Amino acid sequence: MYSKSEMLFGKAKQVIPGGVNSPVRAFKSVGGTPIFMERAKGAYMYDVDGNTYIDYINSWGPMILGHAYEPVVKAIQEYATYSTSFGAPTELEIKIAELIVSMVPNIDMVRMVNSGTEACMTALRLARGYTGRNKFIKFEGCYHGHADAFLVSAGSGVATLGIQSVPGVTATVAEDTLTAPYNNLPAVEQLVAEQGAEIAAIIIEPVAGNMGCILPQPGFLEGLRKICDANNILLIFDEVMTGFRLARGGAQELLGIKADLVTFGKIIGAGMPVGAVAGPKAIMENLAPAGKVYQAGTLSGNPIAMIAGYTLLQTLNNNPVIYQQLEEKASYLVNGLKEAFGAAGIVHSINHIGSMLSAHFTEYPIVDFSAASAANNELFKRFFHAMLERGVYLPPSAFESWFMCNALTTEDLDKTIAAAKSAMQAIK
Ligand code: KE4
Repeated sequence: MYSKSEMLFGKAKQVIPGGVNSPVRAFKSVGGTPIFMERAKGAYMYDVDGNTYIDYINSWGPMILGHAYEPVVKAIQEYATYSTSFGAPTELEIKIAELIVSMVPNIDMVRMVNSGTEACMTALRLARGYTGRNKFIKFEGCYHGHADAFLVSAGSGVATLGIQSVPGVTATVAEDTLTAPYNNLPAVEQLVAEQGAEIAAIIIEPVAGNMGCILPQPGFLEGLRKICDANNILLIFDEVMTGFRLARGGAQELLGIKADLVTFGKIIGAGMPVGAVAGPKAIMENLAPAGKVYQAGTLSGNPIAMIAGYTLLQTLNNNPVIYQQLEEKASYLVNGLKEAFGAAGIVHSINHIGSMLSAHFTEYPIVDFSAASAANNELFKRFFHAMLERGVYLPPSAFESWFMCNALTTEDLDKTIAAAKSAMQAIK
């Protein structure tokens, strides 16, 4: 007897490559059939077979207050009646830009786009146009969307699928992409010593979320800041994941490091397709039509996406206690997971900051992509399915971060910890 998810996946693969519209959803690295969801509310998702899951993906980040957050739903319903797109400027775009500028340090201006990929792609082009340089540095295991230049040593789905070099990304594009291991300052110093005059930018996830959750080691980001200042290189913080999640002002606020450009996605659209690039006027005014660095989008600043994002960001801005509540819930869960793994005698390394975390089955600290790759990801695969069977939906890859939403209750966390205890006893 096939489940409805299995039946739907069979049908999906006839008309959609791999049966999904984004590879990480396909359960490729954990095996099995992706679960087709029907609806979600708060911390719970409900699949097409009537199963309920406690959700630790939050749509890969946007659902920080839980699914179908009432004020966002109501705002979308209202604004849809005014038209779903004008292709002309609206006052709403000014309001959300002003709100973001008030929340995020070191920025004067915001350009809205339609995804995190577009935001990072635009930030790189802007850095190149501003500096007149072509090369840039990214870090192994970091993921900045699927624009060609970023698909070198990328994390997330590229790592999950074990794709070494992506067909279609030309050698000429790749040769301007320099890479270094995350948390390895000497490697960056070496690249800059050799090629600094040609390097436009260093782009980084200030807290990495695409190889599991990996924190910057003390001094790492500060070191990058110094290298950029000394070599006229722009420091780009890719905050598509961390923006508005780690703090109102994201990682710049939480970690106290100034970036030259910041990219956003996910939370900024409350689940609607939105990305953004932000920075100081002196750099941002190089973007067309103020400057010559061309970037555009038919649906950029779309009123439905803007009102959804604006409503969510307003709630976060007006209730900063949410971040403390999320941190407390994540700490409670991490302690419970450590107990569960310890009781089963399973070596583990759990990384956690704010409402982002990831569990790795190794005794070594997970400080970069090679450490995340060397962990017992076979065991993660079994753990993932054992948790799914117990009604807990984790990211279907060891190279992803878990996300907490503020709709999670202590009861949900206790259920998750109990599921982990039972899962570990079953699979160890
Ligand atoms: P999108 O183009 O998928 O909106 O954003 C790309 C992106 C850029 N930067 C960071 C730090 C990101 O995490 C992402 C996208 N994250 C993945 C999850 N790890 C999206 C999930 C997916 O690919 O379906």
